[in-house]
Amino acid sequence: MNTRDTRNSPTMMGRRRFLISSASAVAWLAAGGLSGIAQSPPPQVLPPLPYVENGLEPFITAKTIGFHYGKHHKGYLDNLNKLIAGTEYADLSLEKIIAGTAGRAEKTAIFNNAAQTWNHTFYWKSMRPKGGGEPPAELKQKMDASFGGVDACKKELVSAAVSQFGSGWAWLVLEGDKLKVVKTANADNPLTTGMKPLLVIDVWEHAYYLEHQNRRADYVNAVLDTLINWEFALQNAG
Ligand code: MN3
Repeated sequence: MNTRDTRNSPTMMGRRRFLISSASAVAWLAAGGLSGIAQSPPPQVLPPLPYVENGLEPFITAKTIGFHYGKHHKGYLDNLNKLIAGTEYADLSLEKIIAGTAGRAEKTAIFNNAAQTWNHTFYWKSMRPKGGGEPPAELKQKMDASFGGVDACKKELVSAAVSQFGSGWAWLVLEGDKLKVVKTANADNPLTTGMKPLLVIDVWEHAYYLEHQNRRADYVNAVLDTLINWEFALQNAG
């Protein structure tokens, strides 16, 4: 795969891509950039799972985690490290790689693998054994103010997760001081539109198919009722 930077290409296409990428970066910076987002410095490595592989059973089995973490997540990370070796991205934090490649057609492979690496690390932390239940008071207060209650917030998360056509992610984010639910397709990530991710649910089929087959709503409800890590969301809101 050609990973050379083509920004200086004399062709019109190269020039057009450069203009698009500049506009995207400017919009991103204007929206707040990486302020308040913890950085993952180089080199990019696979972080340990925050629990044992069978820690989310019975709703997400060790078999699913074994493939999802050990093959999918690791695969994105390994691809990313191959793609950035010897490039300007090798010495950047994962977050800066994502920001620097978002919306740039010639950097799609780096963006996809960087964002998928980030999204999965964030997803593992968004769950915990014996999760779910009532959110901490401070988060509950924000949910009341933004959605009219915890159940309304959960309902929006289910709706976003179920209505995402094809592969993607359902996120609880902070935009300014307001909580919002957003969905993204494929590798896309709300960091690049100036929002602060608080938690995420992976709705790619590989996340739930072994246990729930085509019943995505069952998986999402199980995550929200029994696995979601509200404390992690509150930490990220700080
Ligand atoms: Mn996944």
